[in-house]
Amino acid sequence: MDEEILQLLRDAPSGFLSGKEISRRLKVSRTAVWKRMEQLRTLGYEIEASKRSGYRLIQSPDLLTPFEIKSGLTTKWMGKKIHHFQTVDSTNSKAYQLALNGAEEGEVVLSESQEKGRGRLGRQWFSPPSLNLYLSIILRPTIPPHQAPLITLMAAVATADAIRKVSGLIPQIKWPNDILLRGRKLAGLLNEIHSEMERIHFVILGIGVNLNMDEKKFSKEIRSIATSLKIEIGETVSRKAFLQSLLLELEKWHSIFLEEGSAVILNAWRDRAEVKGRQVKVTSFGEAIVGTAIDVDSDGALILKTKDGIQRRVMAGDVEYKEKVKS
Ligand code: BT5
Repeated sequence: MDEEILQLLRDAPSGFLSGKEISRRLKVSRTAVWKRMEQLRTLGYEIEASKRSGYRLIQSPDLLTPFEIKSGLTTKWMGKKIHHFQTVDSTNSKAYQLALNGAEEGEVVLSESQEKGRGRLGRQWFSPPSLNLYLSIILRPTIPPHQAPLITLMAAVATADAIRKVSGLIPQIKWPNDILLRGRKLAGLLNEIHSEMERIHFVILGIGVNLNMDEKKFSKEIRSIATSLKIEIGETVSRKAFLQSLLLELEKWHSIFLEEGSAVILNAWRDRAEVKGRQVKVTSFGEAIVGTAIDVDSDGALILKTKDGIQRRVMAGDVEYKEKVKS
């Protein structure tokens, strides 16, 4: 009923709707309407009540409920179904289960916090409640499994563009899955794939973005390497607006990838990563490789030239820049 009340208030031409009219439309008593208004206020909705004109919605809180996100979401299919949780172990694990049970492409799992937010290789993603975004999207792309890493690059481009559109700042992508501002990690991506040799069943696209976290809220271990959009722009960011922009960018880049092919994605990624010519140390499966980054190849692997002139192709690993990162 709360959503119906909010919808009625949003649709009211003059902004105001009388308690009598609401109770008539919802077929409940006026006392029940009044009680729901009180409840909505406790959730953070600012609702004006005037004896003469009735109720008016002045402001909605920055909640990530499906109802709030859908109002103003302009995507065609991404995020049309949202599973919202107060807490989960990991949104990726939740989405994986849903996908195994037949959830459709574009369904999104969102959580206010994660108890076991995951990074790559068993690492953790710090996920305190109500400040940031932790989401996982179910994709069912018709591409061969060896191209799955390109989904990470595509999603990195989309995430970087959403950050630029919302904040005006230009983030940098760090191969393979980090988004940086001033050299600090603002967002991380974790893609998990369920496939056979020839066919992808689904990809879970996991994205964590630090939006409204203050420096002191970060755990000690990551305080000096991480940042949030609020730290960078000095003001609170609407999580809802950011999420809507992120879903729109993801839908756009996803269709570019499928319709125009990987070359467009790779070029967009190169523009936002500026990796070419960088001195890097890459740790891959326990081996440290130092060299000059040359490019990413058509499967998303990083190509390096070591100091003895040998070209190496790295499929997975962690990159450390040997020179200072540009701000
Ligand atoms: C990642 O791994 O960067 C992937 C992070 C993906 C998180 C999302 S949240 C929604 C979805 N559900 C999940 O369970 N996960 C995804 P990796 O490249 O391995 O980086 C992990 C490292 O980043 C950690 O070891 C820390 O050093 C650092 N880190 C952890 N939490 C962070 C945070 N909130 N902000 C910035 N850096 C963080």
